Amino acid sequence: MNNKFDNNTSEKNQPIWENLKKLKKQLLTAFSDNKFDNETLIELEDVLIMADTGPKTAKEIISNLSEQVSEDSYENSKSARLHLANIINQRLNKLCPNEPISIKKNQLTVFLLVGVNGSGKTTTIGKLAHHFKNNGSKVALAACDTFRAAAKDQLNIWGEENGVTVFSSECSDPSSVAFEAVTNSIEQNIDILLVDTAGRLPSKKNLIEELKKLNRVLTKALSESPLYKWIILDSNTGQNALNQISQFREALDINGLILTKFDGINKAGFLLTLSDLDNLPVMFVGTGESIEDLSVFDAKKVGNNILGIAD
Ligand SMILES: Nc1nc2c(ncn2[C@@H]2O[C@H](COP(=O)(O)OP(=O)(O)OP(=O)(O)O)[C@@H](O)[C@H]2O)c(=O)[nH]1
Ligand SMILES: [Mg+2]
Repeated sequence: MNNKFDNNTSEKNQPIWENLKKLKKQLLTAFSDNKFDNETLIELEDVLIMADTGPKTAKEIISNLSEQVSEDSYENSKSARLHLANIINQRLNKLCPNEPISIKKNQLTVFLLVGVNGSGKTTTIGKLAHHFKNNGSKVALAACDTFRAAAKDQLNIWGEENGVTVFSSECSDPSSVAFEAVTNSIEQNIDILLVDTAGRLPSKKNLIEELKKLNRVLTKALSESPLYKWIILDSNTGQNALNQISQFREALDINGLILTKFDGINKAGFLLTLSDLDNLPVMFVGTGESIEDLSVFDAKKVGNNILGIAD
């Protein structure tokens, strides 16, 4: 995996951090006076809201901060900054997975990727195939986006680039394609099957019903084998993401999130809002369009680039 997150030496060349630093600059401006008072709190709340933190989360962060920096003993801005950095880091830590992905040899593990149109599902499948193959797993892909004519071709290109099998069919029912892919994967001793799905708005009832069916069929076909259900979300979705996620969750017990297009993230405050959701760890982050542009979510690094403890 191309660890853009870990590689300190090339940090200068990492536009992903430049984008996060917009928020950092604004937060630091709010702290620029040496005093820290009620006005600073109001200014900070405004900065957070403008960075797409969402009014509820911004309010929570600010009241948390004001509790820690008690009113009659307002400390200097440096120590208040440390408090805020800690609050931000705690929220980002909540986004990290509690346990690693469990991949067993000689047992099929399936990953079902869902999300709205263009969020980056197919590209992420290409990157995940590369990642898991590099870790020694035998990987295959299932072309369950039967909606868009070119979807199969797009997945085939990722299959070729990774040198892995792509299971597809002329059948237009994604559940049948998925069932066949699982059967074939078990026969061929595949370790990991990555299931691509059509982009859909969660408000489209029939498409959500289709997803529920796909989930039912996969769950039955796999019996005891692990089935990961991840939502793929563009990092620039903003507050609308919360609706999207909760609507997808009504259909499917989603247990992970991949944030794509993190290289172009505009408003980092959105990440702080995500931490209000329960049991939705960020499994990976997409940092570009090529096969290696996938990283694990490094909460500390992200936190430091929003408001570094050492600033
Ligand atoms: N910069 C950047 N671009 C990305 C990333 N992930 C995906 N993309 C781009 O986003 C666009 C859409 O990606 P797809 O993988 O086709 O998205 P999708 O969710 O499969 O789209 P549908 O199947 O139409 O719903 C493509 O141009 C990708 O190259 C990322 O992490 N960073
Ligand atoms: Mg796609």
